[in-house]
Amino acid sequence: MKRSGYLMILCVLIGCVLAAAMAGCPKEEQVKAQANKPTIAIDLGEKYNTPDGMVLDADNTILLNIPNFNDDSHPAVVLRISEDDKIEEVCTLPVHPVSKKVGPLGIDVGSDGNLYIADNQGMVGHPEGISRLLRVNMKDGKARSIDTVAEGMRMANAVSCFGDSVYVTETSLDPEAVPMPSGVYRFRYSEFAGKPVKVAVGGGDRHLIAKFTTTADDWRATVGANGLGFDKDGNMYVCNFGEASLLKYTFDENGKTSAPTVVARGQGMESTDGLKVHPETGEIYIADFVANAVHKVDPKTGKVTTIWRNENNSGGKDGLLDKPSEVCIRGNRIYVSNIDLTLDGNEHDAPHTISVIELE
Ligand SMILES: [Ca+2]
Ligand SMILES: [Ca+2]
Repeated sequence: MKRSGYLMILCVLIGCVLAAAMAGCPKEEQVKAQANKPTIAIDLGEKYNTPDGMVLDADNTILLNIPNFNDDSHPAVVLRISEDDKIEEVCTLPVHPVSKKVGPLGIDVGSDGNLYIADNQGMVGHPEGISRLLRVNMKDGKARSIDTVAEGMRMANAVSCFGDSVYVTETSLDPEAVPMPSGVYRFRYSEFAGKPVKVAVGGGDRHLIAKFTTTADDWRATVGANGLGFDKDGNMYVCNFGEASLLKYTFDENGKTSAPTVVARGQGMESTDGLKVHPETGEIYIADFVANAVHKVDPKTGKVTTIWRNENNSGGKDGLLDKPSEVCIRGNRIYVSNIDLTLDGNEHDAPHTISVIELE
């Protein structure tokens, strides 16, 4: 063979090797972008067409609220997700006597072992101040009865139990006000012995321990206090949804709250919905409804890291996020509720899912 023939073969060989290398080793960014790709943890089906609030229970199962806003011909329920991602019903939630509907959003487990659930009546067409805090009385892992322990809120949303109290975000105190005020209520367990606590509508109630405003140039201006949680030192974190920010409150020895500090705002966040504080690292994981994303915020530096983000109207196929409203951390897995409301350019569509992101 002539020298030029060898050269040609050599060139073809090098070309093949290069092509194989490029196909097998995508660019670093591509690798990074796919690393946290969500998958479907649970396809909930039509019966559980709208998932929202989640919390990890002591036995490592996850409790999940199903408000079924998108198709309320199916009742609103609480589900339990086993360690191998199987679901079972804990209870059906009672409809409100006035609206004949119930809108369970946030859920937490109290130090008394009972479940505390925000019934957001604003989401079912009744923003006049009839939202409730429900208590599911648990015994041996089973729901025995359900009580209303507080009432008179407008848009009860997240629930977080810490110390001697149950905290509830009020997403809108006055929809007409500009900027729009919202905040956080604190109820002591000791107040739940008798009749339901009655909250005064409008923001003057003594249970309202935090109050802030929201400004935005679109529909987000109507959505204030949302996700809620505590770190192990007792600092309180609250999402200001419409401003895409995370606020922090501290408490003095008398339980009085400080003025809020803005831990993080924007940096890729377009809204801040449900949150969870990582029990080991203290980082705050946030569901971003508008951006179809999950972010992580370092509370010390305020740095936001986007863990995953995908386009709007993904359908939720293959686990893609479809208007996520809540996160829940179990080990190295981040569970994400896709509330999938027909809002902000999204259509409610099957599948109705809980996505999961495996952290490295
Ligand atoms: Ca959708
Ligand atoms: Ca969907």
